[in-house]
Amino acid sequence: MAMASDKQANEENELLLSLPKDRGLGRGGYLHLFQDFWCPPFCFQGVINFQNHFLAKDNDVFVASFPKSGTTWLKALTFVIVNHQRFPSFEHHPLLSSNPHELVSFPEFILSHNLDDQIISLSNMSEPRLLATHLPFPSLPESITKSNCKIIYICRNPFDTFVSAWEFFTKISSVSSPALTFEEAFEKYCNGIMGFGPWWSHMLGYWNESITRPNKVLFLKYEDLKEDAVFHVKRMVEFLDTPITQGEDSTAVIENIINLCRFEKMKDLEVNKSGVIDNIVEKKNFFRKGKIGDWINYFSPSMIEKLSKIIEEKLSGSGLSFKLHS
Ligand code: PAP
Repeated sequence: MAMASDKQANEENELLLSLPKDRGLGRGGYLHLFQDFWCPPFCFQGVINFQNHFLAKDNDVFVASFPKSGTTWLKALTFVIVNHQRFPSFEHHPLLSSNPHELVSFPEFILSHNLDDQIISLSNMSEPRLLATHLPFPSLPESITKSNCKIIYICRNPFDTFVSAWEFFTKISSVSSPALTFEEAFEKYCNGIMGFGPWWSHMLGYWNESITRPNKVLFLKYEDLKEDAVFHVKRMVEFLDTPITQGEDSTAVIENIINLCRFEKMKDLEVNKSGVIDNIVEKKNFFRKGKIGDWINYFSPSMIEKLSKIIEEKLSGSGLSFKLHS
């Protein structure tokens, strides 16, 4: 039986209270340092349940990301690819009537409540199952890292990621948890303090794994996808080994996939203009500008210098680098 006993729940609560904490950008105010990452308390229980109870299947597909790096876009693209046989029509596609976050769940969020029911619905999902996670690689459930399931990771240049996060979290702040100023939030970000951060260890964890196990982890960059979507979506299709053509021209299918998931198209859909996700986040907040280089409108010269130095220091020798302008 998966249900956590009261004793377990109390122990987990005590563990949470014993962890170092700091004010994060997001809702709920504080983040707790757990397994070397800053865990938002609203999903702490969900993270533990995910690690302890999730059983990966070899044909599962995971999309993984640090928040505000292109998760919504990657969920949409991967959903269309993985489900092309089920939903071959681009005119009547589920993405036209559902937000990508409604189609692809985060187990660490949904397993926070009703554990037994959620475990059953996860195991009954049609296969291949497509799920998402913001967890850093070392904190993934063992069954994911050890099975043959595949992971597609997306990252984004740390400048735009920060601006996107600040804009997003400012919009969902509340009276009990007012937003940090841009400068305060920037200091936190430079110290790695943002939900699921530090951002550098998050990206390096998946980056290194994608080099060691290229058949397990496909590493994508938001900027690359923006600049040559056809090439990178083809890489996704090949990586997932999903048949997307039945006598059709594969480039035409790939162009249709890209078009369906285009920023302007998704932002304009009625389903993404109103309504909320998880009872708190307005769907429209997942679609802001969708550009490379918007950070230039926010950063002072000293901030540019500081973040550039951190990027150089943290990523040096890894081979990972970013394009900062379109
Ligand atoms: P999440 O991790 O909370 O799900 P995520 O989707 O990673 O958020 O990040 C949102 C960013 O992706 C926004 O960037 P911006 O603030 O710089 O504008 C959002 O606009 C962008 N985005 C959402 N959908 C798309 C898309 N289809 N194509 C390109 N960018 C997108």
